[in-house]
Amino acid sequence: MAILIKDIKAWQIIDSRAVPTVCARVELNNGISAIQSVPSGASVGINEALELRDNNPDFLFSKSVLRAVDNVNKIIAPMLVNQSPFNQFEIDNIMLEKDNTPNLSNLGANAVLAVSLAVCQAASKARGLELFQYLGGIYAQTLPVPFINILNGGVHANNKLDFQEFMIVPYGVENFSEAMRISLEVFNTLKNILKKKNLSTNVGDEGGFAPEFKNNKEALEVLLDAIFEAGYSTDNIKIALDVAASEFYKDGKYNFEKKSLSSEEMIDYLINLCEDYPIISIEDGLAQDDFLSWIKLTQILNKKVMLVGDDLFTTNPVLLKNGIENNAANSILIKLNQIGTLSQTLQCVDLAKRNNYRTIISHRSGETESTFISDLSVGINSGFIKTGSLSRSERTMKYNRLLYIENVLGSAAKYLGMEYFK
Ligand code: 2PG
Ligand code: MG
Repeated sequence: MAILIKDIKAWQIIDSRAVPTVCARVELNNGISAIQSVPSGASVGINEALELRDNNPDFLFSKSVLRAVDNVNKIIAPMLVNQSPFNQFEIDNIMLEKDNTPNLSNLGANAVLAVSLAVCQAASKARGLELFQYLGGIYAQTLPVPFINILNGGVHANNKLDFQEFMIVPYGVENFSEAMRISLEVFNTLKNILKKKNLSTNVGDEGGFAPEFKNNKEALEVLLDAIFEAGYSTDNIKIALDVAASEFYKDGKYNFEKKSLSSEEMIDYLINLCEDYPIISIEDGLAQDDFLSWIKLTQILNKKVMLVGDDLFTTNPVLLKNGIENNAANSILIKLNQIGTLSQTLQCVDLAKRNNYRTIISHRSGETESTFISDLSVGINSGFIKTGSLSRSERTMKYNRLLYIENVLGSAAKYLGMEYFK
């Protein structure tokens, strides 16, 4: 008997920020089923696929997703029933064609993605494989280097830090569990340092601490203190930033910490930061619509630092191609819900890899219990993952899934760490 999709159903659930989101269940005719839910961003790029919300001001602060849920139940489900769950590209194409807009604004990227991911997971179960193995086969052996966001600012916390994410990158270790262990030590050391300084140890949206630092440099200093006090050096752990600069770029100026910098000045500011601190990666150091400055920044820092386009590319192959042709950035953040289907995400990763752009699979600031991105990072050999801090279960679930995968792989598990930065 051919294995086919028997039923698809969606409903509304709650994300990690008390905002509704879409959850979908795909059932196959052999009784196997899978459930997937979709995340939601706060610093959203202008070119992201549309997250369909009901926008009813009298109901759940305009945030409910009942129309997206309806689109799954009434439009998507009837189209996909009796399709093979193994034809991922075809399944995604049926939804894309039905939607027939460049940004999924009819069906909603939240509706489409929940189904796209649930179909893939159901297919992996039907094959009797772990999701990462279904995605990558025997090729899937490499655990990603995690970018762990232990200080939160920007729109992810209500402190005065203007940069959004201060991450540690445990690259100089033998394996993924070691990477987790030393990061936990740094996280807990940081907590003690903050306590001693009478600073808050409450956490922000992504589980990192969100104290009232005076400025970005103070945050970087304290991060370094935590690394050293925990007994590590910059041979083991480096720092990555998500500046999320589009959030404070207005009328051609970068406005943060009472500064108002021109693009040239912002580039100089970033270059100096990289000279003063062991920074190996800067995401969205410049705004999404300051493209020419991205080219300049890349000319200067390309060899030294990962320059990651998040808002700049929004996981969109067309935008990435433009970046590649113009030598803008050298890495791309990959977020499934920025583009809306698994297939398009894979196409974007493929384009990046063929052009030597590094790929970081990423969560969103509003998350769910889904660990799909952990499997994805191993399945496609992404090299890197960014999935928040080491607190809040919606973040730690993703790391814990990677620890599980490392165990399943056993002696086949690889951690390239240092290799990526040579
Ligand atoms: C980012 C993300 C995830 P958000 O900017 O990279 O950390 O944040 O989901 O709010 O866009
Ligand atoms: Mg970002």
